[in-house]
Parts: sequence; structure tokens; C-alpha cells
Amino acid sequence: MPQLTHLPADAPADDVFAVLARDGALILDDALPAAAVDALVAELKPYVDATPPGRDSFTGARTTRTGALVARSPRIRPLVMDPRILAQCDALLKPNCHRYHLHLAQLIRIMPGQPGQAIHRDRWAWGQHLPLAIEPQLNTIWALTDFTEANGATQVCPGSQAWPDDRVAAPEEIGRATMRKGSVLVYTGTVFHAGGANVLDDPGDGGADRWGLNITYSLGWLRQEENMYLSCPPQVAAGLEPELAALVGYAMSNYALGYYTPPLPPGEGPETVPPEYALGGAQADAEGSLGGAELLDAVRAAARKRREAAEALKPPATA
Ligand SMILES: O=C(O)CCC(=O)C(=O)O
Repeated sequence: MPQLTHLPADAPADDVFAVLARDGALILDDALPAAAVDALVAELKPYVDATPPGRDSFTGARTTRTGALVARSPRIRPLVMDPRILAQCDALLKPNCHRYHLHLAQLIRIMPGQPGQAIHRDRWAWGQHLPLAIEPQLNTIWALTDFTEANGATQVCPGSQAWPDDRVAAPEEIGRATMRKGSVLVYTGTVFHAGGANVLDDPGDGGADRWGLNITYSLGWLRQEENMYLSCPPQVAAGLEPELAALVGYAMSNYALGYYTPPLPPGEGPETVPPEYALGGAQADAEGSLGGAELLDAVRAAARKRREAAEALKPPATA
């Protein structure tokens, strides 16, 4: 069985990225202290206990998925903004976008009796329209319990980000993201993976359940899987740190993505304002029109840089 690479949670970002680029996945050990995990579990438990299981084999009849976590769980907010993870988002996603977004935040509980999920790529959320050369997504699963082969540790095929879309993983190509509670699996949107089977006996008190906090990020010009404007509406986002609100989606992306018009009677409100306007307070900027001159300048500068780079690669003209 292939083994996933484990690095210490404080490993330099370049070392982490080198493994992520090579294998498409790795584990950062002991990224959260046990007390922080316990506090997070206590905060999430009422929501998780009340969540019904999935309705098909992919979502899992013995699996629950609990969402709207940025709004419901103040304790997950620092994880969404964890600098060790955002450094990987910068390296993986920024080459293809002006801004990346939170794609989903979901607690996945795998209970005894859940068979293994079908191996897949998360990028298939957008169908198969994106060229494979573009990596659209950086994913994490934070272990809120130990992840073991018996309780449903994520199945991962290291190196499979290079496979064609229709390649089927052989059993000997599938590794398991076994890790201690508090560790985090980091993986791309292209690596083949799936939830594992939980083959434990059910003690009836939740003690054999596997809890994984799935927090994922995607290119800012793609639609987010979890509709963040509904899971985290403006009245909630107004109370978030501005950087987190922007990550959720309350910020312009590129020059023109994300503006809106408050639907007010004639003359009673501004036109084409940036999304921060909906958050009120210091984050509102009624003067904004589309993305503003600075973003347009940035688009022009990037186009100029690309042209200059292409010209520099051209062979010199012969006389
Ligand atoms: O829970 C896991 O380990 C992975 C789940 C997964 O890949 C999915 O639901 O798309």
C-alpha cells in the first residue's frame, strides 16, 4: 500500500509544497493541540448530532455532512485562515487567479457500517471542462478524531494527479491517510481519493465515529461548491474579520467579478457596488464601480507581463 508523506506541522512552506506538487497529498502532523480539537468538537457536536445521514452511496447512508460552519462555528474560523494552509493555497492556486475563495467547510462524520466511498477527483464538481493543467482546488481534512484504517481514514492515491480522468485506481495504488487527532490531510482537487470504510463495531455512543473537518479552497473565478452567500449571509459575514469575509466571497475578484446592485427603489441606493458594501461599516465602499481602477490596472499589467515574457522567449529574427 502506498504511504502518504507526513511532515511536521511547522515544516517550511516550500518543503510542504514540494511534496504536494509531487504526490498531490500529504499529512501535516499535530497541527492542532488536543485541547483545541476538543473545544471544536464540543462546539460542533449539537449540529453534527442533529445531521441526518446521506441519501446515496456517494454521500453515504452511514455518513453525515454538516455545513454552514463559518457561520455556526467561531472556532473553525482560525482554521479556515490557518497561515500554514493559506501558504499552500498561495503556491497552488495564485498562479491561476487573482483571489481564491473558501469552496466549502463541512464536518464529515463516518460511522460504523459505512462502506468505502467511490474514488474520485474533487475537481469533478465543475464537470470535466477545466484543462487538467489548471489546478482549481486545495483541500484539507482536519482530523478531529484519530484517523485509522478501521474507522474510515481517507483513501488517497499519491501521485494520481497526473493520471487521466478515466483511470481506475487498482487496490494496491490506494493509500490511507492514517493520522493522529489534530493532524491535517492536505490534498489537491486533482488527486484521486475517497472516504474510507468504517468497519468498527458500533458501541452506540459515537465512540467509533471518524470526524473529519473538510475545509477546501478554489480559484476565485469558479463557482464555490457550498453557496457561501446563503450559508454565510451578509448579516453574519459583517461580523467576520475582513480577510475571512473576503475569503468567503465578499470581495471583488479580478476586475469585474462579484459586484452587485442593492435592489432598492429608484434613487434610493447606489449602483454597482463591491460586495463589501453589503457588510456595512468600515468595509462598505459606496464609491466602488465594478472592481475599481486598481484592479483594471492589475489586469493590464499582467497582460503586459505575459506579452513581454512571450517576446523574451521568441528566437531573435535572422537578417
Ligand atoms: O471524508 C473523507 O475522508 C473524504 C470525503 C470525500 O472525498 C468526499 O466526500 O468528497
